[in-house]
Amino acid sequence: MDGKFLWGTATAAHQIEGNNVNSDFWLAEHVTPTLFKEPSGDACDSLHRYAEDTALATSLGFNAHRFGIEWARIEPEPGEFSPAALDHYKRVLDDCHSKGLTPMVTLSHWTVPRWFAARGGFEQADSPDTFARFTEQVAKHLGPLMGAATTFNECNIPRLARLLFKLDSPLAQAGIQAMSAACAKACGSDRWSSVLFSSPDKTEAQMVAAHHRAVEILKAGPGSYPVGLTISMQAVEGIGPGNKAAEVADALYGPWLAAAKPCDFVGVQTYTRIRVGAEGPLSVPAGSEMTDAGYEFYPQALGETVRFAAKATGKPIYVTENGIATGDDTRRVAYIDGALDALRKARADGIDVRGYFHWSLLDNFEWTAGYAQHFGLVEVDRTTFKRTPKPSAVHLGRIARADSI
Ligand code: IFM
Repeated sequence: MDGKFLWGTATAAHQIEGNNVNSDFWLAEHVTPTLFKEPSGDACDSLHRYAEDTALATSLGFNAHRFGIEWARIEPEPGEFSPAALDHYKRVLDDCHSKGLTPMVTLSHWTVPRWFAARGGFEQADSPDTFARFTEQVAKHLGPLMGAATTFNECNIPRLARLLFKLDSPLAQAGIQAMSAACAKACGSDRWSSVLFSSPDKTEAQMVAAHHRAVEILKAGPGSYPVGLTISMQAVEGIGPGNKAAEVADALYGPWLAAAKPCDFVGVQTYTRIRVGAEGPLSVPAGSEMTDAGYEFYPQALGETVRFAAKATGKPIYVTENGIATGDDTRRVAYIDGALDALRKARADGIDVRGYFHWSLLDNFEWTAGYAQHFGLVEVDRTTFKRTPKPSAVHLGRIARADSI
């Protein structure tokens, strides 16, 4: 990367490619009972239409593109790698370069191969070796074309999901147990572990080890590009005397901020804020505007999180995700403006922020919520897959083209 500020959008393989049939999520979407409102199906068919997506990104004014590669396609069976799948991602990378987009690649965005989940996922002691074996193949085949790479997307999601999605409630836990048991049974296994639904007490130590191995492997080449990790980081605001903001922030981010030590940068992914009083997290202030994801509309959170991450790690920061679920595109425009204002102020105060990737390019598969939540700058027809940019896409593209940061 040549010092230019990166302007782009962020995407994830499972959420846009379609028919990711060998992944753990695909199975979880289809068992009974499931927590998923609907299956991912064809998603945005980006497996075949990636060049349309990148053409859109370029024409809108972006100079970078964040996307994920899918482990379940690259290693369909343990130790059996698919040169065709690796070649596919090579083509995506070539395509980005040919369109002037710096590609930032996510190695693992929540989904894992079905066989890996059925062996116990990152709960298994040898899972860092398995992840390292996958990373070696990726580094060897794709390294020379990478613009930047990150290991885990929102590595801390098992911690945050407990708070944001209330995944530790007895009801949610019962749902997770039942869905996981059905997945295990479908695979003839006695276990099942998906990253998003896992308990950090059981998976985090192995994920941290896997991350460190992956950074080492990617940094060894071929190719030379910055390597980071991305953290789901909501602004944690202390309210009133004796508030527990520092403890909550440490519990949500601490171990992963420490794991950023060997990285070249930290990816910050912000959607809202969490207010914390003396008893712990507080509910959203009465009368607040809420997004369709159930978060408080609070775009200025981004200024707080980049400052926090930079101070805690001393690393350069990329905003690798930031966005809003809404059916009212004027609120997306307002959100973008609020977030970028906060980012400009942070940069003016000396915070080393080197890029902004908006979540997301397309309206896509929002995990258990299915297709009901619209995070995209671009609308996607669910039958024809026709892409139609919204006014917010033109708005952000104009800012990107003007490099107004
Ligand atoms: O869609 C997700 C993405 O996969 C990870 N970060 C948050 C987004 C919006 O919920």
